[in-house]
Amino acid sequence: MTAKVGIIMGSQSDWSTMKFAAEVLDELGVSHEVRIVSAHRTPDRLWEYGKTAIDRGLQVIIAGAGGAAHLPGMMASKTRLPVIGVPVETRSLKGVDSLYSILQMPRGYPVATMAIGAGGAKNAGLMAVGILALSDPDLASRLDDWRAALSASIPEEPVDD
Ligand code: RP5
Repeated sequence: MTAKVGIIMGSQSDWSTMKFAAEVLDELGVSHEVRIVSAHRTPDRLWEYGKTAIDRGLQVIIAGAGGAAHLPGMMASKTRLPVIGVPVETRSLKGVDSLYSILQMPRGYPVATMAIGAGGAKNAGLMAVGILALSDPDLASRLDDWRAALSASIPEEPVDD
């Protein structure tokens, strides 16, 4: 099946965070591919990925990176597909470096920036689903059900730990 969502990340070490995006896409039945593409270590791969993304059928790209996290922004400069950025948590600066690197894009090249870490990765997956659901009623219905199930799972009162 042609992948609709491309999940890319700067390093193997990002996968433990970015897998949460892949998991929620699996849960909601959205085809996706996962690749390591680094802005600094594999710039030619980044260029090629961005250049061919639309022709290969991708509709949304989720890009996660840590530290000097240029991957999402560089990808946004190479394709008009919506790019969702995930700041990966770093040991030295807790991911604030990643967040600012991804968030502060110059006008004209937006990246939809999520929260730092696993929660951001999961929300990136859900954001991609929301975009695709605009033109896919079956997916929209699955997303509605998913959201209703989440609401139903939240208790009305807290209990002691
Ligand atoms: C970034 O540098 C990657 O996105 C990763 O978050 C960070 C560290 O990479 P490794 O040194 O673990 O490969 O490019």
